[in-house]
Amino acid sequence: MSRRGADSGAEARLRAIFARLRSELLAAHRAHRKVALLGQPGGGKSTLLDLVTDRGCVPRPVIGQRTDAFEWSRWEDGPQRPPVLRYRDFAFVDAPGYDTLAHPAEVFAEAFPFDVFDRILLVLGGKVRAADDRIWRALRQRSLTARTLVARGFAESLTEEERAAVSAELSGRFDGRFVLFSNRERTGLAEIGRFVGLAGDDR
Ligand SMILES: Nc1nc2c(ncn2[C@@H]2O[C@H](COP(=O)(O)OP(=O)(O)OP(=O)(O)O)[C@@H](O)[C@H]2O)c(=O)[nH]1
Ligand SMILES: [Mg+2]
Repeated sequence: MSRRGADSGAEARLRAIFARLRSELLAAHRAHRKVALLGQPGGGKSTLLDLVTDRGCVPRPVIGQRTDAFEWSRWEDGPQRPPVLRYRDFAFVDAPGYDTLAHPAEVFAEAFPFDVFDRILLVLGGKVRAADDRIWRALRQRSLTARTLVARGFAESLTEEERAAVSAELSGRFDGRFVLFSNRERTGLAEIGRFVGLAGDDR
């Protein structure tokens, strides 16, 4: 199969998954508070989710293993559990990082069921990329930025000056809707918890 052919196959699968995810969330999870975590690969989405839910999600998010590697995009083929994680009255979707061969940002921008979610966390692990701007544009076009928070992780690796520069950049690019956080040092997690509707204690 040509590379192009393989790519379109992966895209078609991903679109099918997003369609199935939408109907699943609207049916089985209709009464749940729905929260999506999406963003750059390795940005810390799964770790963040595990921490803000006090490691209580069922199933637990898979950390430190590219979500690509366990083939989220094959979900539509088989009897596997849908990629929805439950915690209290929440239904979390811990999406695979976008901007990869199997998970192109353009397909996310066009077909991810953003509108079904009550809250969206756009998690960045480093510099803002074109793919992040693309997703933000998609959210804007759907008037969903008010329910979105851009969460920039790995904050512990930034100096004070870098922190100020990153904050200024994120503020301008994402209409002030951002937070810096660190899974390692557990900073910014309470604010993120409050945003999604979890109690904002000293998490
Ligand atoms: N230093 C540091 N490491 C982190 C932080 N957050 C996550 N990590 C590490 O980064 C790696 C990736 O974390 P994950 O939570 O799996 O990232 P992800 O965004 O879910 O990755 P994908 O699902 O593959 O897109 C793991 O080894 C984590 O331990 C952080 O704030 N600081
Ligand atoms: Mg992950």
